[in-house]
Amino acid sequence: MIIKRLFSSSFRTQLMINNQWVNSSSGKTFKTINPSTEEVITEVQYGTPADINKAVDAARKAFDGPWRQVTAVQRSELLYKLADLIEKNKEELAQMETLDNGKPITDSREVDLPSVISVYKYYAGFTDKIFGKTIPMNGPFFTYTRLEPKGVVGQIIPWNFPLLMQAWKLAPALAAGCTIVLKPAEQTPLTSLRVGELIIEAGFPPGVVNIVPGYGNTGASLAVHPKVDKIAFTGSTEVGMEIIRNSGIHGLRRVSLELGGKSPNIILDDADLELAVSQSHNGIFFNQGQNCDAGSRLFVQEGIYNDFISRAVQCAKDRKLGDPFDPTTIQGPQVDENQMMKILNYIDIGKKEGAKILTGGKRWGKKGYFVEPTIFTDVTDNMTIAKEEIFGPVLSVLKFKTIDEVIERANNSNYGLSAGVVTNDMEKALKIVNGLRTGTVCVNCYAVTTEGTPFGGYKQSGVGRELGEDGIMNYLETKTVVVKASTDTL
Ligand code: TXE
Repeated sequence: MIIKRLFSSSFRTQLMINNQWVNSSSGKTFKTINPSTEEVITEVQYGTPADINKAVDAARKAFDGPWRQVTAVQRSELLYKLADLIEKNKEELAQMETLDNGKPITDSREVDLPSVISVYKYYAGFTDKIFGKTIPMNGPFFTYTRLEPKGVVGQIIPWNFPLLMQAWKLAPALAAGCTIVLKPAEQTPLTSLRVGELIIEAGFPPGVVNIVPGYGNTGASLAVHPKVDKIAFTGSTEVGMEIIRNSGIHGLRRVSLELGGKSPNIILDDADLELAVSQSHNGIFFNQGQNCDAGSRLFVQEGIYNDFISRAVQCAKDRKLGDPFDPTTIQGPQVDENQMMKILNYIDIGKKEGAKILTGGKRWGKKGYFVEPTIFTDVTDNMTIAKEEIFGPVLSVLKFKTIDEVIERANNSNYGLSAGVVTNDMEKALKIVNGLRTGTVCVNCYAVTTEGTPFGGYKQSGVGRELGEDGIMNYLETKTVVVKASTDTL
């Protein structure tokens, strides 16, 4: 079935600064590619350090001026209006996301867009519930705390969930009362810019949200800008580390980071086999495996191992790859050629280091950046494919005997983002939950994240938490106020 494309005319391709659409100061553009056809969709203006400067100045002015006068209730109304406009335009946004990123249209429609709308609505409800405390103190003092917006925030987002990552960043920052300069990923700038149009239409004052597309150097100039109070970044651990190093050199700005993972998913002998197969299949292959919390290290207990493997392999073989605009497609292309080559290279390394491929292992088709769903067995803990983030449809299966052993091996990683356990024995599940050093653990499900649940990592998976109350705290500073009062008043 061919679906009618809603955006046959033009895309927004300029920078959004101070609610104006402008060209890059250098006149340079970059191409954004359709990953399923390898064709150029359009060219987008390439933000320079000078453009970042202008955007930060606009954000600063808005923060110090009109935005501070906007009440909490008005901020809420603006966020609800934005959520409603996204809802109104959701089919167009879903199609644009599929075009630019390659994710299946059914995922864009049924997963990404509803989650995006929920995140904006959730934080719309938070603006007037940002409470300080009153604090008892010795002496004649009335003491309380105020939670104040951090100021101008630089936000740098990746390409795996372009609209959703934009929502995770913009919604809590706007609810807190910050102003923003956001840099979308170079692979997927189109939906961010379309949401920019909706932000203007919703009535956000000029300078509150600025969007500057570009490559890593555009992001780097934002991350070191002296007038930026806080940086929120989602992407590779390598760049996250550079951002945190730079924060120390350039005035100790606040930093929150959501980085990579190599998450353990643990199947116990007593697990419901059907649940274990579908939980682990979706845990790795959803979104073409391009998930920071993908269950990429699958630990299977020896008693269930053989039955599990044959079903898991069949399930991977049945996965339907193809045109992401076909509503029956389950797996689309990887986002770009670099990511596809990175994945194929890891598959090669896995083979060379002695792991065994039971299914997949190759590029799929000749056009588009598709990779077959791939399952490796005979993987050992010290192999590269058991340690490094592949960020693609590649599952490494490891066998284990005891609970204590699997907790130790699961924790033996530089990462600590997410984890899963499948079992019918809650005692065992809780022992594993408490033993794992990861930001999330899901029992009998995997990677279930909603707007209210804190998300982030231990160790090299990041700093801080997004979503829920923790997510808004990222954008607030605590001010303590001590008022001297007479003893009579207290
Ligand atoms: O990431 P980058 P890439 C992991 C995943 C993937 C790998 C590389 O393993 O294969 O990272 O992906 C901007 N200063 N994740 O190359 O480079 C960049 O323009 C400031 C996990 O895409 O980190 C983009 O907007 N910004 C992840 C964003 O950072 C810089 C999602 C991410 O790009 C910059 C994506 C710099 N020096 C990749 N260099 C997750 N946690 O979900 C680049 N950028």
